[in-house]
Amino acid sequence: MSTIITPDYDAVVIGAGVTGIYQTYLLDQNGMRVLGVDAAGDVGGTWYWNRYPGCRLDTESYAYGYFALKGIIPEWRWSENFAGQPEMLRYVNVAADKMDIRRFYKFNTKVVSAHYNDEGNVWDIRLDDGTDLTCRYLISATGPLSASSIPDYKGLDLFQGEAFHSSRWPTDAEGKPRNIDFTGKRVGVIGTGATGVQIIPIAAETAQDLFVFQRTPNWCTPLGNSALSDEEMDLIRTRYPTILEYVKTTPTAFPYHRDNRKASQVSERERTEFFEDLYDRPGYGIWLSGFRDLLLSKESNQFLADFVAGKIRQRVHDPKVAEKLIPVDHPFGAKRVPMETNYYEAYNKDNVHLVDIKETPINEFVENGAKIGDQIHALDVIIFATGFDGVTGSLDRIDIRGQGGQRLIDAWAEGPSTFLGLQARGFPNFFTLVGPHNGSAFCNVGVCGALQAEWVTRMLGYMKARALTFAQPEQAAEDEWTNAVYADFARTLMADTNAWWIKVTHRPDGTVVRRTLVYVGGGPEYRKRCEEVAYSDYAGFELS
Ligand code: NA7
Repeated sequence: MSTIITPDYDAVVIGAGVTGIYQTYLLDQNGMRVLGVDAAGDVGGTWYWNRYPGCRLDTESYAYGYFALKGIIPEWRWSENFAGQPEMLRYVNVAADKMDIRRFYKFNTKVVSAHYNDEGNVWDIRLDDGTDLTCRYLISATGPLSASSIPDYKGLDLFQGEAFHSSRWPTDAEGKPRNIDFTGKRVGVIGTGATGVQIIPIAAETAQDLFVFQRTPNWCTPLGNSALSDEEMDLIRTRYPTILEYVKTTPTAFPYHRDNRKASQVSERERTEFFEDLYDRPGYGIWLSGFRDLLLSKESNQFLADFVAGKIRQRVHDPKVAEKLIPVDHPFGAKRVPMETNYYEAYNKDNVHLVDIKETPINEFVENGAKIGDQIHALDVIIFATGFDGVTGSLDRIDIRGQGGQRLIDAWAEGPSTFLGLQARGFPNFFTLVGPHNGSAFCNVGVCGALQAEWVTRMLGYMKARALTFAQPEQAAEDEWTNAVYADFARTLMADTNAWWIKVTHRPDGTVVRRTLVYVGGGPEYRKRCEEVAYSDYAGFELS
């Protein structure tokens, strides 16, 4: 670099979700000139976009949120153990008000391109409203599940009813989600991941006919939601500091620790009693506080899978339907376990029809529905609960180019390569919050994203104090981190199961490469490593 340019902004933060607005707030508090950009009309990120009926948190509400903003939201009271989307969006809005964050943001605006300018050591940013600007630091907080994907079905444009992705619920003229009354309608839901599993029981209540188009069943377990009383909420508020300290010690920042035993170390009776207890407890306990070898040993996993399969058979009256709802292709917990409320009971209703589209795929859509084999399923509404291009999908949709014009999408063609999941060599001053290979994407984002934003703020403060303006990982540090992330993941039972956190690349020679997009080493280990780096003057980063 030879020409010193004073950029328009010190930092551009992409995203106004829970992590992005906090990052923007922290940078401003540290005297930096920040611009935030978001495609949405307001703050909220995932809670802004996902407005489908049944959408709710699957983390305990009290364990999610801005712990770090001590005193900023003292009056906030959660109404339920697992808050619904409207309450979550209100929460983020209250936080945004308290941080007075909107003044930094351009909403309804997308970053089209971000090119690193080698000469000036700045990022040249182009927005879709035509604005060009420069910044020194580019920080993405685009969320691991924001780039929605609708499969490329033949004939979809011919369909005369309403068809939309679950995260793009139709809105009214004021931009508010429309209440779609399913009464008397034939509704199709494609996809049975966490989203489909939340929508299906609600749609089943009123739809004339609900067709669930299932490609792969998931292991789903009860959410066990309940209202939080004033007394409970009072207690929670006095315990916030302890709750934060506790969740920081757990691998995914959920309030659960794994049981220290292996499944094979206990008798069958003890195992069953333990599973019964976990199944009846609210939340993710069955996945995250089960036996410690659940995701490492096939035998241990099979014990729990058999137990949950038994529950599905008990809850679904038609044995043929029950068998179709039991996964056979992946271990319990190798994909994110959808937390359900009356999901299995929905299949006992006469108006709910399970259609196995692995057995007989959807051929095409026609004017009045979906054609499966020779049969047309007449539909008025199609909800694509087909998920997202996970973790890197939102970055792939921006033309990001680093040193020498190198495109990020090419550099990561077969999977990300990063140091701490925060930076990639060749893309100086670009930080990815809750991004690939960092300890936040496979985590309770409400907590982990905030901790990460604090860490990045500290690093930028360190650089500012020393008049440093350039940061990128050393090659050796990046290689070591990336190899360790891949090796950690390969040891788990998750390695062989496709989920949104796996990138699958088909090479021209016919070989297939499968790489994790997430770090599974656990939050405490991740933050320990980040602290070591910070305390050793950011060893592993090239700073100048
Ligand atoms: P997920 O968990 O990725 O689920 C997507 C679902 O859509 C899953 O059942 C997929 O089946 C199905 N899918 C995807 N593409 C197709 C096509 N082409 N045809 C039929 N079915 C398809 O996304 P969610 O939105 O449910 O949940 C995302 C996260 O949100 C979740 O992990 C929580 O953290 C919150 P497949 O299994 O690929 O056969």
